[in-house]
Amino acid sequence: MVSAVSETRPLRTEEALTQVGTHVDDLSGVERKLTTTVAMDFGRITIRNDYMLYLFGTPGQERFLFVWDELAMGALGAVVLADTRRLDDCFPAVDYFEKRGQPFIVALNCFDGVSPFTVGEVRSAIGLEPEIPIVRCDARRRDSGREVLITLVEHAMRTGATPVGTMS
Ligand SMILES: Nc1nc2c(ncn2[C@@H]2O[C@H](COP(=O)(O)OP(=O)(O)OP(=O)(O)O)[C@@H](O)[C@H]2O)c(=O)[nH]1
Ligand SMILES: [Mg+2]
Repeated sequence: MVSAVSETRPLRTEEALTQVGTHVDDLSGVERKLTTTVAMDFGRITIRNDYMLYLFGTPGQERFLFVWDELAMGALGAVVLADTRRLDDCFPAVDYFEKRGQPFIVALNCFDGVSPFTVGEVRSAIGLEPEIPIVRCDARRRDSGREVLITLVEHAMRTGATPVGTMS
């Protein structure tokens, strides 16, 4: 999503997925995936003339949790990108941002243009509070990613939270 929406050439830190990781990195549904983020993705998007977002994409796997702390520090908020075919993979990310008290939204990445579940079904499966937005998206499309980010910014503004890790 960072790559799709960034108006600058995105920074990516991809490494090849190897045989060693086959039992820990589940590729079901994304069998053609050859690489994985090992540090971060970075990009930028202008929301309005005077409002610029810096985007940091985390590595997906829990074993890289230590990187999440660095990337989440001072963040306005987070997008938890969920694949409805493997919804439980997003639970650790949801728990993480809930525990930090950091504003976040859930974006359902719709493979084949559809989600097999309704937003209500996903909300109850994740146990998400009603005030936390859930939106559908296509992570590869710029306009879709932009909508997701606008939802996040609006949600963060509503919560009025000071970015975690910064002085108020
Ligand atoms: N909607 C949709 N999304 C897709 C499809 N194929 C791949 N994607 C998504 O496009 C994105 C590709 O990003 P990658 O950088 O390859 O993967 P990633 O999610 O960053 O994975 P890690 O870095 O390993 O955590 C991921 O969010 C995929 O889920 C598709 O057919 N439809
Ligand atoms: Mg990645």
